[in-house]
Amino acid sequence: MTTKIERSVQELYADDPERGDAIAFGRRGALKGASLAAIGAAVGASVPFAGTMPRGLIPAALAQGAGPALLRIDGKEPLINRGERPLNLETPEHLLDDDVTPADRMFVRNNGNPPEPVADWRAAKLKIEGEVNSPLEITVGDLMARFPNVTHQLTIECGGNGRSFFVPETRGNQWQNGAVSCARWTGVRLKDVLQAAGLKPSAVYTAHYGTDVHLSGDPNRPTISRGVRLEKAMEDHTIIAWAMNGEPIPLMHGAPLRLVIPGWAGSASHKWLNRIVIRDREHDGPGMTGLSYRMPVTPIVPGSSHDGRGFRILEDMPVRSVLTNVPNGARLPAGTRTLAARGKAWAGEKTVKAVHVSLDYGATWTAMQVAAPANTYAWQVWNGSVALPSDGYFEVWYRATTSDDVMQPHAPANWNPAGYGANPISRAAILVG
Ligand SMILES: Nc1nc2c(c(=O)[nH]1)N[C@H]1C(S)=C(S)[C@@H](COP(=O)(O)O)O[C@H]1N2
Ligand SMILES: [Mo]
Repeated sequence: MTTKIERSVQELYADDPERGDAIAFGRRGALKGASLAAIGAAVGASVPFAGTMPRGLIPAALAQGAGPALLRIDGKEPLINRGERPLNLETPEHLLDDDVTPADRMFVRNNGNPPEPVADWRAAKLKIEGEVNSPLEITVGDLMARFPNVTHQLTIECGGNGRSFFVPETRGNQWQNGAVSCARWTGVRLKDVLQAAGLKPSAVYTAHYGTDVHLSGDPNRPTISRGVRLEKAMEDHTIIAWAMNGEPIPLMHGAPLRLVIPGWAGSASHKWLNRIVIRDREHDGPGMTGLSYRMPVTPIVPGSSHDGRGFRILEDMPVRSVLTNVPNGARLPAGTRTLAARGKAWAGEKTVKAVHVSLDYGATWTAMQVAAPANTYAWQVWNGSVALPSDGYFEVWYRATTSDDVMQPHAPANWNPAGYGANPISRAAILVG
């Protein structure tokens, strides 16, 4: 049913965004008279809150262009196709409605090709080496038996989530808000394993390696190898996991063993993990240098070119919210006067204290109820309702605020060449009537 609603609206607004802007605002950028009539025609309805619509705004109904291409792979619902070599799939925002993300709705971010499945996952081995007193080589079965097992619901968010909102466009998968998941992960604390290996005083950083295959086919070339400061590695919620939602991890999500390092860019949560090297300095593997996962320390001119020198490593992720009960482009029956809204919000290492919804382009905001997270590093569920004054075209704007008062901005801040951390206020178009 949802798919059908989306398609009918996408058919209405097949125009590209620039053209939509031109139709709606013309050259003068003023939304009145003929322009207002034009925007009404473009979105197919009257615009009750036109008075507060910012000049130059591209209506959400037009901004997303034609409907996204979906791809269905084994074990998944159809997800948004962000590339097949390597495979990258985004979860449509309204499929993030489950409190605990099921495997079939979990986004996929691969840098290379997944390895072949292993026959006996309990016999798979993990090595811990580098700046440790006694290097370990341990099977999954022994990990399970030797260290306390923990289960937590943990948010994994790609560092590039929201990249499509940057202007000018940056290179990489053009994620909207759906490169995020929050499943229940079972494993052991990385900290316990590192302590068993005995950390040398020189230990300051981790380096992660796995068995996925580089797109070149070269077996000696890591697809990606990121690491974290030792403080993050030693957190209670940083785990080496073998189960997700009570089942062995699906192959696409890192079976038999993966790291889950919540709060930080998802690239640190290494899949198909078989080796951790403890280092006496920052890691320099693929994904640690140049422009990869690195952010300007002071703002740079959007679109300017840089080589990443003087940038800092991307660590924790910014605040963001998703609306999960009303897909962008939904059509509600004529006469609907209350919009029930529900979704999730999260903020890297912080918590979210408020989510607000606006139907009048930000002139007034209604506070939603925000539940506490299931545990540290789980996303938070929000819900509430807002009054619809009439039929017509509306945009649901939703915005989360952290416990230390940082809000999602109106436009993504800190433009950077590889497009990390874009978290502007989100919006979804709805038609009432
Ligand atoms: N071995 C390996 N681990 C990896 C990756 C990868 O390409 N190879 N991608 C990383 C990135 S960039 C992200 S965002 C998450 C995505 O996890 P998921 O595919 O299970 O959703 O895995 C991370 N771990
Ligand atoms: Mo990622």
